[in-house]
Amino acid sequence: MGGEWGQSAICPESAQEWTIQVGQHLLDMDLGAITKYSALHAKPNGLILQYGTAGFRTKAEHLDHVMFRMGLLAVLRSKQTKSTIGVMVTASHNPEEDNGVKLVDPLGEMLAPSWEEHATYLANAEEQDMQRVLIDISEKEAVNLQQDAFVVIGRDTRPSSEKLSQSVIDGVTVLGGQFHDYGLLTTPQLHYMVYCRNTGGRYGKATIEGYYQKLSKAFVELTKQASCSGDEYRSLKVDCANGIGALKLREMEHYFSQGLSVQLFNDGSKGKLNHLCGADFVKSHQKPPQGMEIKSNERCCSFDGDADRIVYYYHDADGHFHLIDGDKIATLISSFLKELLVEIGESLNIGVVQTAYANGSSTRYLEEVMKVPVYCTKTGVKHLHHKAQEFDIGVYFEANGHGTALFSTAVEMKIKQSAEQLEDKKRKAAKMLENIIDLFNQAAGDAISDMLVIEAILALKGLTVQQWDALYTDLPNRQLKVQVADRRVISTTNAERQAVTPPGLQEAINDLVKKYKLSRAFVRPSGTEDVVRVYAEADSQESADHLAHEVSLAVFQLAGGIGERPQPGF
Ligand code: 16G
Ligand code: MG
Repeated sequence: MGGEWGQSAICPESAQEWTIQVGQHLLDMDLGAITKYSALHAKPNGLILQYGTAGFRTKAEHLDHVMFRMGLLAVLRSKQTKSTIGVMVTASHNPEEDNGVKLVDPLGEMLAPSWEEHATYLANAEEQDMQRVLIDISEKEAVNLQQDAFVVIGRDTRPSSEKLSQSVIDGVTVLGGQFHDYGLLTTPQLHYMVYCRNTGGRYGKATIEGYYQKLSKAFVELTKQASCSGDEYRSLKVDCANGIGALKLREMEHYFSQGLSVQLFNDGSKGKLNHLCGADFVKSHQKPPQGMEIKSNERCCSFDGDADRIVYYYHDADGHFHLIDGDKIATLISSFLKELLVEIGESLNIGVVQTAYANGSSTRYLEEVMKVPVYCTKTGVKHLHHKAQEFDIGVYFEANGHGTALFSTAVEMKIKQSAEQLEDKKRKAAKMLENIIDLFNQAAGDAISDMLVIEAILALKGLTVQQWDALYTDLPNRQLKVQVADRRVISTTNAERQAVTPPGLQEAINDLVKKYKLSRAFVRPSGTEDVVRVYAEADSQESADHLAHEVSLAVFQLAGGIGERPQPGF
């Protein structure tokens, strides 16, 4: 690969001119190859896409060029960071016809913001500008093109994913990158692989077997201690959204079957991906998925299409549906971690990170009953993840079920030591914490890992799903969408809890909120759909519904609503 790449201070107008300036044969060949291969993955005319909170996402048939180009970009990012970079082909909870792609940074985290901009720039470049854009990015980021590059690739079960991941591989290869194609993986499994590879195996083995073994060993160790729970045979119904989670859970289940028996539904054998099932469906419709029969008080959970989200639920004896969302998961986990720390006698700083969507009751419970500090960030995993890294132990969850817990290296070491040095009860608690640390996927929120953590905690504490649910009662809430001409007219501050523009909107919301008890409302432009989202909560469902409707009207009037005015009633 031409090492002189990126050394030219001025970016010449044409590739030919540039080749003459920096001179050489190899370059000719590489540029020729990029042009040739790029033409095989041509960008549809006029298509503009943006790397959003979850990477690129749209109809699968529009994504071939994006995949090829993200292969190229992953090579540049790998050369710059001198690390393995991940590329995941998935559109998570979107319909089966869609697809998407996101890049995974060296420690398994989301791509750095400046590179999200490069991704958008590269994805939207016209064919003839491709070389120049690549040079531009390399120069801006001081990429040493002689550096080796390594990219790992994973994909979900969508019919379009295999071909699209081949396009990523084409992009990687044409820029001289090495790659490993993991084939079918959940999104968090790919994050795990990247993290393992860049930490010299200290985090775990970068194989699917390594993932299964690490998590299952920790889980079985934990549940062995749970004999006191009285629940001899623990079982759980899992709705896999007809996605990759089914495949991977089926592969994994015999590793942990000593501690838990899982019954899989919507396993992809007949239904359509994410159709009337999965975590997103259950959370947004507040009802159980199709294709799963639920007896009263049975513990159930749903994954989303790429298995990075999880929610729990059950039917009570009267047939009422109860959803246990990310907020209650965070509460269960942080309470348990705090109890273990007290038992061990360690005063580590533990923090819970939420977004504005967290139910007010969860925040109150954590702060006032659990005495755990709670922080609020903007929506999107990367914001929560970064905030959680500031603590010795940071637990983060979005209400929609995206989340995990992070432990600082110092904490991990301390706990390992305690597990060896302390005596009796303290030692037992330290051992438990050591296993819990291993059971979390610290690279990304992971439905499989979170499920096992939750199951272990319930077993250890002898809690039923109803007892867990009863920790606090969610405040009634309502979410609505409003169509506006340009959702960018809404800007927010204070972790999206207050609107800065358009003028007068926040004042209007404040006045409306005052009319109801225990009420709260906010609006924000969606990062994934062309709509403005409205959230309201209050002391009764009726009040929450009214408030949400009134706030929608304020958005419609003050932020350029289009189409029909928001109507009351749901
Ligand atoms: C993306 C985010 C998710 C967030 C959602 C909000 C990641 C991996 N995913 O799916 O965390 O809750 O967007 O969507 O960050 P919205 O902006 O349309 O409300
Ligand atoms: Mg997902």
